[in-house]
Amino acid sequence: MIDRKIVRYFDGMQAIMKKLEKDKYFFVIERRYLQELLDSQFDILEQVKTVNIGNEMRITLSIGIGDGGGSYAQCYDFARQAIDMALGRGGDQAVVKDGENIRYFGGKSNSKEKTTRVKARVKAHAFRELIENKDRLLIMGHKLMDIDSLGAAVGIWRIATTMGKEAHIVSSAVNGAIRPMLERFYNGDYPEDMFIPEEKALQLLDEDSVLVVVDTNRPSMVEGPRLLDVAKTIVVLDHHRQSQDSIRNAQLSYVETYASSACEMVAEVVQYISDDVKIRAVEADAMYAGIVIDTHNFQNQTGVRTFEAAAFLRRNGADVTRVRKLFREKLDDYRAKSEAIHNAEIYRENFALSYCDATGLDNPTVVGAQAANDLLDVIGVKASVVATTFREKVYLSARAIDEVNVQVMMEKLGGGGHRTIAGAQLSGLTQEEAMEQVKQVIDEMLLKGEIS
Ligand SMILES: [Mn+2]
Repeated sequence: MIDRKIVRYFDGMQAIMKKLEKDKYFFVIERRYLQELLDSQFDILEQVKTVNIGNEMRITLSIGIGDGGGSYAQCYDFARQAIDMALGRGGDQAVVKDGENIRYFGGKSNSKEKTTRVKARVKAHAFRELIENKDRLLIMGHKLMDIDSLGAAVGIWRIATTMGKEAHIVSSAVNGAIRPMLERFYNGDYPEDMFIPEEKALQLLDEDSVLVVVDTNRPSMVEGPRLLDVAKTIVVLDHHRQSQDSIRNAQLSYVETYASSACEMVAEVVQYISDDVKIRAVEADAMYAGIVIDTHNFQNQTGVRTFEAAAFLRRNGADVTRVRKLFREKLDDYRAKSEAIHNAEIYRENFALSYCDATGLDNPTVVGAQAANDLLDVIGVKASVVATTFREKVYLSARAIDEVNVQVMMEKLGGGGHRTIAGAQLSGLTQEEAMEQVKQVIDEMLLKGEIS
């Protein structure tokens, strides 16, 4: 029906029309008809949406037109750039490129959230098509799997299992932070081989397997790097910015830096992929927890879609209190954190600096980072730095609320990170000496006007 609609529409313009693939068309029209299209505001975009033959997905059209080129070839090139733009902006729109001049039409579902949702839907369906003909999914997150990796992997596992596929999550070294959540999958309700080590995964990986990488897109960061070399079909689903060494040979790559977490993305994919996917409460907990951790309790990088994903998970049984209980701290950790906050010094009015005593703590650097986070709740504090001495090194955790860029600050000390979350490791000096260096960097940055 859509085919007929499109053909009839362009027939009216005596167009040359070729179907390139089952859902792609190429057309050439005389210039005078372009004005007609512009005047109609490309009403064909709306016309195809009215087609309803019980299709679960709403059909949308994207059009790219090249005009004003010096040759047919150049117009064709403009048209290709235009269609790329239309699709990149979320589809359901027409883009006309006339030399440097670019005009956009349609895209009535205009808000950014909604248009990018097209991408989620398209990616979800591509994912389904990709795994439909395969037997097995191997899912892995990044090294030292955190809650976001775990939740996202569990969501993908549920999708695969619902579709009747054998699925395993690759997990080798398990760190303490996720153990309570992980143990909930060892209660007999889940197959014993839901989680397998890399070695086992390597044995299972064959032509009919899909390797799904979640919560990272860097080959050097994945839980099982050797799997990447062997896998024929790779899917990447991540919310981190792509870097130089991102995974190149993925059949399907869904990297959305607007997303708060991998779990937010998987929560959307679950909803779009099929109505049959029903996630259980314990899985919803894991995914909700991933969002909570990555957004630091909905305080960072939280958009409309983050809340909608959380609402979806809540409806599917995620329990806020249960998740809170899983995140409760050991008294020793809590004391050390409180002590660090208690001893904080306010430097140059806006910088909270402190030390975290590692004595008797399992993960003192994590506690130091939490103290730095909490110090941002103090009025007037723009950035915080907590130093922790652990295994002969001084670990600096730097956090900023918004104005100060702690990434730049930590880079000056050989570290790195993001604008609001950064760190550095210094060797061969005491934590007091390290803090002196931090102060020097702050002074220097203030002097140069890099921070105010
Ligand atoms: Mn994450």
